[in-house]
Amino acid sequence: MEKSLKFVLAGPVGVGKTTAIGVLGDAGVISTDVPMTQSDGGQKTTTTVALDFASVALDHGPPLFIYGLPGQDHFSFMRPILLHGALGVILLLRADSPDLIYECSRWIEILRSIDDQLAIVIGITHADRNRDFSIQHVREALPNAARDLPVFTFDARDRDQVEHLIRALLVTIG
Ligand SMILES: Nc1nc2c(ncn2[C@@H]2O[C@H](COP(=O)(O)OP(=O)(O)OP(=O)(O)O)[C@@H](O)[C@H]2O)c(=O)[nH]1
Ligand SMILES: [Mg+2]
Repeated sequence: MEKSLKFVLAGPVGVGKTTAIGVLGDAGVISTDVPMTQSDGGQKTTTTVALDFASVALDHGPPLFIYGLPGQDHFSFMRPILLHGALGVILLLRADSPDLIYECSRWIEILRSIDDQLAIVIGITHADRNRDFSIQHVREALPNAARDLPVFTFDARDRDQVEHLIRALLVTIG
């Protein structure tokens, strides 16, 4: 049986997983967002409790199935379910988070503990919110487990930039 082209967006709360899947899915998106019990202090008012999903065709190719994980640890039981059979992951992190490097290590560990064969590309959002942000500094500070992974900045609200990340992941898989 042909393996489906399944990819997953992972990462902490508020990095832009649901946003990225929302801009990709013109053919319809499944979202399970509910109002947040506690605001994150920004514009975000909802959080994912189960999954996001969109099917997207890039360059008239076969449909790619893109799933988004909930960021909250409370819903960690969804991680192995959604990662099952996935070819690769985009790990989203926020440029304006003081915990960027810590979250990177934590999420690489989570992902590798579920599937150590996953292709991973790191996509950093919210670079516009951190004037001091330097992708070079981030690359240098990455934990050993992430040293060889491709790192990009992108805006999850911009479809072209989200597609670029997916293409980068496809290249990584080969
Ligand atoms: N300024 C800025 N805002 C962004 C960028 N990328 C995404 N956002 C915003 O950041 C927020 C991200 O929210 P979500 O997409 O719900 O985040 P999530 O990763 O799905 O979070 P959980 O489902 O709670 O884990 C939204 O308000 C987006 O509009 C960016 O690059 N810059
Ligand atoms: Mg979400």
